[in-house]
Amino acid sequence: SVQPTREDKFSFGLWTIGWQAQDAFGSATRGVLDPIEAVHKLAEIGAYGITFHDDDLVPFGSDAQTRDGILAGFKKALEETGIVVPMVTTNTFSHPVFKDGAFTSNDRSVRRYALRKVLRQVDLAAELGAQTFVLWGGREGAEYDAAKDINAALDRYREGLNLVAQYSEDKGYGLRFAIEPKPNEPRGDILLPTLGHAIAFTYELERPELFGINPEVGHEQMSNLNFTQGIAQALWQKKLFHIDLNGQHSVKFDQDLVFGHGDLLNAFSLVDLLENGPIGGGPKYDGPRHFDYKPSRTEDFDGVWESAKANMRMYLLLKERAQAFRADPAVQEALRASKVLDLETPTLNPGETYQDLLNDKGAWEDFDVDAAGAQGYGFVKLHQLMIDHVLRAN
Ligand code: 3MF
Ligand code: MG
Ligand code: MG
Ligand code: MG
Repeated sequence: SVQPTREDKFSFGLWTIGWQAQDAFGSATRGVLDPIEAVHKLAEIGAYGITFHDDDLVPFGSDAQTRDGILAGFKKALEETGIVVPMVTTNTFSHPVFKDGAFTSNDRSVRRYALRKVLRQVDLAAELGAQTFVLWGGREGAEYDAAKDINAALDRYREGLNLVAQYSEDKGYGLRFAIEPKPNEPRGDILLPTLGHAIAFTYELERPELFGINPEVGHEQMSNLNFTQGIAQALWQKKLFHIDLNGQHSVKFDQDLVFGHGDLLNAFSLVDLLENGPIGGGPKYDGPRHFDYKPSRTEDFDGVWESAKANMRMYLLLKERAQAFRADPAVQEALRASKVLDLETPTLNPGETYQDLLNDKGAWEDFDVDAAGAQGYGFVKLHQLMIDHVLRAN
């Protein structure tokens, strides 16, 4: 069914539905969305979770009393609706203090302040029962090569993340941390620009197993990368801790369209991978299906909720199509004909050594390279079958 339920694990950032649509060239086109109303509305449309930056919920600079009051109201709304908070994150990019970064600002006092801001949100994450803590280093970067010593910046990034994880472990919070990569915007260039950079970085940390990634569809596509293939590698490396679903039309500003409203075919293969796992079997994702999109500036509040629903509808439509694709005997046959399933077979026989391989005349001396070079793989037929399923043409 394309009717969302809690079991679908759909979650939304408070900053998505709550975006007032101010951009670099124009002011807000919508009013403030009350977080309590957001929780109720999300429950009504079939979501199970809400996520937020510290400042999305409690305005920057609020005093303790105001903060307590807001949190109490928010918790009450969660209890009333059953909406959960699977992930939280920190805003270390909006206030001017972070204009040259947070953990990697050239100013040491800013770095220390940023650490305090993140630790405070780590406490709140634990209090609300979140499992994942996302870190998007939106301002960790530069516009000018001479302005940032990248070697030192990566040292400071590592120092900061190690400290945050140490704090969480000492407190017994059991949080997992997910780094969100993005190539640029708002900085000219951002550190850890792609999911590959971010995964590699996690292995330089003291507790690599506590660190994974939160890749966003549009962020990888801004670098013209294939999101589904990146997700497949993240799953393979057991680093897919969380995901930001949205839509993007290739290399341009971060569009944050509704999921599937950008590269539809890549969205199909993504849902197929998330829901059905790798075609030959392998690790699957079981975390939240989290939408990080922006209701377009042209929309009023009705349009906000229509677009929120559209995200879930796109996901469930693609899930249905992916199930039909996998179950189709014609697809199974095409997969066999294309040798897609043969890739599961190890290249060496069990126990075979390189000496055995060197002795195997069939692998070299007697191998018919011309015949192997002349074979057709039938990938286009397979791809067309996939598109037929996306378009319900079979
Ligand atoms: C920016 C983003 C961020 C992150 C957020 C939490 C403002 O392009 O995608 O949203 O998703 O900081 O992960
Ligand atoms: Mg985006
Ligand atoms: Mg984004
Ligand atoms: Mg995001």
